[in-house]
Amino acid sequence: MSNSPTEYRFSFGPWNIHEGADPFGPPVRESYSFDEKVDFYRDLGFLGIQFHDDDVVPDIDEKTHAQLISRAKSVKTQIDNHGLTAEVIAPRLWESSLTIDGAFTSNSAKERQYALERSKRCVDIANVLECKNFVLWLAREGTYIRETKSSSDAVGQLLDAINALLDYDPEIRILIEPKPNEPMDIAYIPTIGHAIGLAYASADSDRVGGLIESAHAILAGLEPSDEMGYALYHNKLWSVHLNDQNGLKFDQDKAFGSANLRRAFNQVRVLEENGYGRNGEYIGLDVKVMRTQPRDISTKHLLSSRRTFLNLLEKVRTLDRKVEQEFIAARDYEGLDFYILEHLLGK
Ligand code: 3MF
Ligand code: MG
Repeated sequence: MSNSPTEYRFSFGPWNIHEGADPFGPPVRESYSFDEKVDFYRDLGFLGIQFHDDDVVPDIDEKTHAQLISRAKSVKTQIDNHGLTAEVIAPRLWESSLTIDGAFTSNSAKERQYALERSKRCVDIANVLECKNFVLWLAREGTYIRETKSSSDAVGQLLDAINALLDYDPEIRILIEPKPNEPMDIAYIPTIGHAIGLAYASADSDRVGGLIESAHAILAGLEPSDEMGYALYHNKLWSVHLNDQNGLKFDQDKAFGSANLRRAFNQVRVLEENGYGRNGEYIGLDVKVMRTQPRDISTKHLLSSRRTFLNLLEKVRTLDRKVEQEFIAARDYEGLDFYILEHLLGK
């Protein structure tokens, strides 16, 4: 590994600029169009786009294959013209009337078939965008009540789908994004350990890895930096969705570091210390803007999350390693704790 510092590249998804609707209230800001959002990226300091299949091809289920390819080609030209890259693409498997009971784990064979076909179309779009990273956030793969499905069969169904996608395209890599709940009561793949278990059980384990979102790990009651360390050890951390979460409640997607700066510091630390980014991995964000924010300043959460990452990176890089090691050698972890706090506070 070269000694020169990693130059991190950042990505976000178009859904991160949104209209402020929540389960109890309607949108509060006019939408920005897809074209307007693409225009924002570079000015905000971002080079990568996290796509869903229907960001690229709206009304995807109504489109012929030729229409799908033609629309994907025009988006490829558009992002090339902006000097942007498609970091990842994910099939949006949670909005269709055919995925109400789950996608790959629906109790209906016809609906499972739909999920697979839709995912293959997403792979076709990925190829046009020259994107090898296919994200599976398994949104509805779980249950509201346990008795509706077999949790053991569900693992087999997920593996069958993953294997079918690996077989469909010899180059695509699958990044499983675990989340323990929401929209389901309980999800089948709640942590990165579950995702990596599926990866090793798949037909081509080198092409199945993970994407860790800070808030998802926190919702599972876990420490995001340790989740990242687990995946990094296995060479399976292929993307991240950095954000923050204030305790166990709905998925908040707060600005990175805004609820717990020390926890954010440790995420930057584990990424930096393990060479994340050196194989082209992006620092992805998945952050929601507050509902209160006026439309013309509704991208500040992206700016601030990126800046917080870079500020914390400086903190990681300027930590006095000798001092740190002395505290560790003396088993003076109280001393180390306070040293870190003062360092973060700029003392
Ligand atoms: C939900 C999420 C998703 C995924 C995205 C990836 C809508 O909590 O994090 O965001 O990140 O779908 O494809
Ligand atoms: Mg996410």
